[in-house]
Amino acid sequence: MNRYEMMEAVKAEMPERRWKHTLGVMETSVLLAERFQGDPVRAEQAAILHDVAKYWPTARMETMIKEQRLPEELLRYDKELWHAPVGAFVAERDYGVNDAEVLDAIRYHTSGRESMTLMDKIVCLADYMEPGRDFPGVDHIRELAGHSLEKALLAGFDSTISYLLQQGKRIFPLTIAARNDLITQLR
Ligand code: DGI
Ligand code: FE
Ligand code: FE
Ligand code: FE
Repeated sequence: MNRYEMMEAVKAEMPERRWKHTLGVMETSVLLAERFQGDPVRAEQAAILHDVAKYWPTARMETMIKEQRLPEELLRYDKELWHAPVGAFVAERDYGVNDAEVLDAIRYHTSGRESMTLMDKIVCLADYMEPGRDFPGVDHIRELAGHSLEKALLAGFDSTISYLLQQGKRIFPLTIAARNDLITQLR
């Protein structure tokens, strides 16, 4: 599947506003890859597909997690996390992506993980700061992203973790691991 076909197929999976978000993540991923010596072409491919499963019904994601042996631990955490590993599976099976780094960037774009690759960081940060995003602190994240991928991403995870604490929600362990690891990387 070429880039255009992939974009058309993903666009058909989501409402207009989510497709706009996807275009924003694509543009920002390319920009960050250029700024931090990443691979803009592959980062963009991960961005195109990152939210491909975002609008799947919960039950469909749950079935796929069980049947495809994706980490079942996820089922004990917020449903918002599920579309990332399901998206990686779909990207491989239905879109023919076989680039392990692209698949991992999709898989970990929501939770993060310890030892995030450059591509993981680019896509996860682009998801936080694409031009359509508007949440308290997003401009600070954009400022930090002018010079440090790690500082900006840390601010992103801090904001998500604060939100989850405020909402009394569980925090997925990989997010804690990602944040701790970024602090270590910044020392
Ligand atoms: O899919 P998007 O809306 O573009 O963004 P995303 O994939 O980063 O999903 C973010 C949502 O996931 C956000 O509303 C917070 C929620 N979430 C729930 N539990 C966790 C979590 N995010 C992280 N990083 N860690 C969690 O444990
Ligand atoms: Fe997402
Ligand atoms: Fe994210
Ligand atoms: Fe997204």
